Amino acid sequence: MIKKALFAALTASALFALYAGNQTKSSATPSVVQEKCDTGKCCPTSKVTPTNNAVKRSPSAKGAEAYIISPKDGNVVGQEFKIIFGLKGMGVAPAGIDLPNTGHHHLLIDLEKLPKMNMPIPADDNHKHFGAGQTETTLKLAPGKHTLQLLLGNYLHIPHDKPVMSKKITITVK
Ligand SMILES: [Cu+2]
Repeated sequence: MIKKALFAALTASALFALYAGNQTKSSATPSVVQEKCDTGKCCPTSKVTPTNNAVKRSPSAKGAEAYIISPKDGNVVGQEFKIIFGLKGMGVAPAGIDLPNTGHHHLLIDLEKLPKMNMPIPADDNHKHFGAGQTETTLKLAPGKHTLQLLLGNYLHIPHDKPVMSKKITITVK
């Protein structure tokens, strides 16, 4: 009897452990955003679920400017190349950190239509998040013409009001 009860208790706790383990696992499953992030160091972004349009936009600093330091517009680059991000008048802070006049970079690649400015920036091949506060990255693109543009997002990945965005540059990958 005692053995049976013990067995039942053990089974129950094992099941619970399994359940708890699964729970932990599922909440730690990388979100789409994390998968798309550069270098695997970022991004605490998975919990972003805006409930309405007006939420949590941050004001940008007056005169703030994002720009791509390298490559330059019209440059020809190899298939794997480095991009250096520039930001004037504001600071870089990792995603999730709500500090005034800060944000993190997002690289828009071959994007024809800009994302909504009052929503978190999507995360996919055309919208890359740098939620760890990176100011450069190495990109690998197929040969041909490509466009690159930077868009700063606040701690919730939402563009600032007004948006801090670089000029769109066109490069050729050889
Ligand atoms: Cu982001």
